[in-house]
Amino acid sequence: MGFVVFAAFLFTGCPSNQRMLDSGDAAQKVYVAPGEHDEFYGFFSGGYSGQLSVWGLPSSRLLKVIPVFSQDPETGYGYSEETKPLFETSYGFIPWDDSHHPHISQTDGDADGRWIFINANNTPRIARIDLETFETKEILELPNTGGNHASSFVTSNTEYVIGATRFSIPYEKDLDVPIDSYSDEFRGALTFVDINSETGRMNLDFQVVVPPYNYDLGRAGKGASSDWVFFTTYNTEEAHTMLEVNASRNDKDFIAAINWKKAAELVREGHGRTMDAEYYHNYYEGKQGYAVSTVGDEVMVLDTREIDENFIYYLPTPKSPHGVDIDPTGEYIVGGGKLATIIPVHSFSRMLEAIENQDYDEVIDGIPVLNYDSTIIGEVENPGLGPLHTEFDGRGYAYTSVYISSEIVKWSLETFEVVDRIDSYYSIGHLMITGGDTRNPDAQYMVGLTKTAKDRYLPTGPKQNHPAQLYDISGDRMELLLDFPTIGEPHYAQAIRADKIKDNVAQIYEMEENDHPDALLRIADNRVERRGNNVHVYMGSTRSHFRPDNIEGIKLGDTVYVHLTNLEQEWDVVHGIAIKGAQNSEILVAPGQTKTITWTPTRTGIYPFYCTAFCSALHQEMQGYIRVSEAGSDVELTWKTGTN
Ligand code: K7E
Ligand code: CUA
Repeated sequence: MGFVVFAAFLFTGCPSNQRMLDSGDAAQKVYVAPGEHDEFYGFFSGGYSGQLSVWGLPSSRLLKVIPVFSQDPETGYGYSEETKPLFETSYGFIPWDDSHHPHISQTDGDADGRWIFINANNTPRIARIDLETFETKEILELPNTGGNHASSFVTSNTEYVIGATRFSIPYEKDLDVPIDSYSDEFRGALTFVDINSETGRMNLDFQVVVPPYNYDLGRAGKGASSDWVFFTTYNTEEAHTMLEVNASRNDKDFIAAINWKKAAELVREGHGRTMDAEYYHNYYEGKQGYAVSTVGDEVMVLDTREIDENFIYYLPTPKSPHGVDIDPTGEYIVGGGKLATIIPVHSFSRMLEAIENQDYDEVIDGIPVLNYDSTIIGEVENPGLGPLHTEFDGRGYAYTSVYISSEIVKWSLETFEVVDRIDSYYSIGHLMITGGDTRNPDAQYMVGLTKTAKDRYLPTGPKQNHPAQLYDISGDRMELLLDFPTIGEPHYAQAIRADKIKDNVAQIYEMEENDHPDALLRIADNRVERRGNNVHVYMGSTRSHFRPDNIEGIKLGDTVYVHLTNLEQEWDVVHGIAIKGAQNSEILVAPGQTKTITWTPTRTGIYPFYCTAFCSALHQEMQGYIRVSEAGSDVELTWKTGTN
């Protein structure tokens, strides 16, 4: 029946009770005068682009795209020698992924603007982006995980970032078994990555082995529930084929509630065991330099079947829930049963009581299933068709995105009644409230992240960019302000008050702090060194020349490493380099930064190179030549600039 309704909306578009402010008022509300700054930074996941985009809100101006899980030829990310190690995994070099859920680091349950984490859904990973430089600094692979979707949410003081397996898989590494041994051989894994509070460095602390369901989304508790994390499950049917039908049979699946403090204690007290695993952990050791790839070979696991003490409970939740969201007080645990006719709301304090009273329906693999009526505190009626995700305004209201009926419903956390609804354009996935998923939302604006643009803008072919809608939620009723196209497919997004970040943003890389082993610290030290068949060019750039700019003595069979240091110390003065015929991207080098690109010439000749960024009035003069000779030639290795 869901399909019939869905099809009807697909073909008819959506109901057209478009409510927006008088367009003059709406324009006023999103207007940020030239030279003025937005109030909020918005960080939108890129979905299948693998990246993270940064927007100013409310103007909805695109500020930047931060490359994370996908190569980016614009900057050289994933092509430069410094960044290539970030993509190493136990499956080799993976230059792409699917990023869904950015989450800003927190202190006391509020976003602190130090780092932002984001998951890779396909080859399971978590990345950390430093919000001083807006660069990806670290990527950690998760073992025993098939699809790290329920990630990368942080606990209230960024003690942990969580991950989980969306597709259960055999737990031992590379286990080759029949797919229909699913119920016996496959397991789920919930992952707890602890964060160094000084450096942000991630460490795979432990995993919890759980029954082979699909662990879809997660959230950390807040306030009273801040020692807990929550994951939705679907496919409690344990289907491994035609999930569309086979995983939609049960009326209820579960929200898994895990006391992470207790779990961590159990690990410290020796209740876990280590098992073999292979996973990569890639990060920068210093401020600059080459990212290093390290390989972990074991992981600590807590298996609920082997441990008597309870630290995880299942909350029955209708029906194939997608999102699980925790209100700012930490009391309400809201499921997004995408096939459910209501929005179920569990109470954290009732959950604790039910645990206290051992109010269990059954126990699955050592995990008590709490009684639904004991934990539920409200069911929101008439939420629309296909509720997915909920955010909160901190003023007593929740906002749930509803996919099939393509709308946002606002409901009361007191009466559990819908108080307002507004259309989305079209088929909304996540929504995001400014300052959301914290204890103190700055609930001025809401962004709906939708799946199809259809007729909303000038058409751009059969595949169009995914839209977002900006709403004003400061009043009683939601008002549509703006409708704009995004990058990739944003799933979740977060927004933080700009003043929590902007004063800490670096304007340059300080040359004195340049710890890159191949940096050119003084322009006079520019040189070319041959080491066997590898030729290293130590090059510097300042307006408006490269040193050196004439290089001879490269031979076929050589690999050339160009280490370019941008010696500028002025904000936003960027140089880039591109070499004719190089099997690679350009590199863009920020002031004070060193980056390295490799090139293996395949033909003799003269190769021009040039600066790719329009850096000065004489930018077009910023160029040079490299001469490539036969392998056996006796052309000497020389380099120069001007008369030197
Ligand atoms: Cu609903 Cu990946 Cu969070 Cu898409 S997910 S919408
Ligand atoms: Cu340097 Cu253009």
